[in-house]
Amino acid sequence: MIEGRNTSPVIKKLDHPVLTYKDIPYNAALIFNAGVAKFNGKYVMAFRNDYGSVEEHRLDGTNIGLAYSDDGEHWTPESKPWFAISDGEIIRAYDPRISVIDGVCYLCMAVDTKHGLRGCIAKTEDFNKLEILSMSVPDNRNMVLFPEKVGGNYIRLERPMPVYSRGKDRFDMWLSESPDMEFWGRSRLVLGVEDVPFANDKVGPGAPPVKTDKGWLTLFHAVEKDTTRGKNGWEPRWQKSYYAGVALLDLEDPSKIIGYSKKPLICCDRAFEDGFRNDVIFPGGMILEDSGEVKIYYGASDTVECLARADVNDLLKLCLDK
Ligand code: BMA
Repeated sequence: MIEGRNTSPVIKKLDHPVLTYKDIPYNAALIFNAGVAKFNGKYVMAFRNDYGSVEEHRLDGTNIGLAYSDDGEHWTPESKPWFAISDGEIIRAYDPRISVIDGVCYLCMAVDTKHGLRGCIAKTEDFNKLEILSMSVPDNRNMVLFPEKVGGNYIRLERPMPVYSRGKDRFDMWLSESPDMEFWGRSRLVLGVEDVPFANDKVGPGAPPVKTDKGWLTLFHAVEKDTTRGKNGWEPRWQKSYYAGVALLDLEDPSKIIGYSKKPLICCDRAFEDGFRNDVIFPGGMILEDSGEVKIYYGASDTVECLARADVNDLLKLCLDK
């Protein structure tokens, strides 16, 4: 918990995670940063599993698991992991996000390779077979796809990582367009880290945007670094805090921000949210229900997957209030 950084009163958190390693019927240690969608009448979650041993504070590898739910709150994981990508060049894939476009599911993932970190877009029609459609040049990650084409093109938000030119972590949220999910261009800046009062390190996409009549509502992650912080979680030194922020983008040109909340939307402030790291909230899924309820799925401290709820009108108001 970071002093002065509070979860917005419009957010109603469940008082426990929705998925932890204890729920998983195979080797699992850290279950977090999941993507969630409504697909074929069910909720589906693709989650990151860093497996190893929680007791021994040991991590051995990463795979992606699947869980299903009828209500978005109670989840049943599959009996074995869905996939792990690794070959001579690719080390691992992680942090999946799901977008359903025209009845087809698309996954965006971060992929660590021997030659840098690449943003991957893949397609699945059945959560079995996965077809890779594109891989960015390094370093780029945290991609999310809009649920429909805008102006005739597919749209993604992303967070390239220009370390060399900016001297230190200074990462911003960008947008690119594609006619076919393979060729991406017309890239432009959406939100600079310097414009977010609760970030001094990086801002980037969180959950794929949802459409409202006021604009595209989207969650972003914001990172604040404090070099005076010491040991937190398993690591000898963890200096960053991650928050979820909320923004509203123009329906016709989503690179334009209509408004965003100048305060964090979700901060780490519950005991069950701590673990491997502390003070990390990473939103990866957002579902807008017909009732106006918004379900927000977030990884907490790279350890567990959690659920919070809000009313869509409250989120819009946070973005539109000056
Ligand atoms: C980032 C990624 C995320 C993670 C976050 C906080 O660099 O590794 O997967 O959630 O750090 O630890």
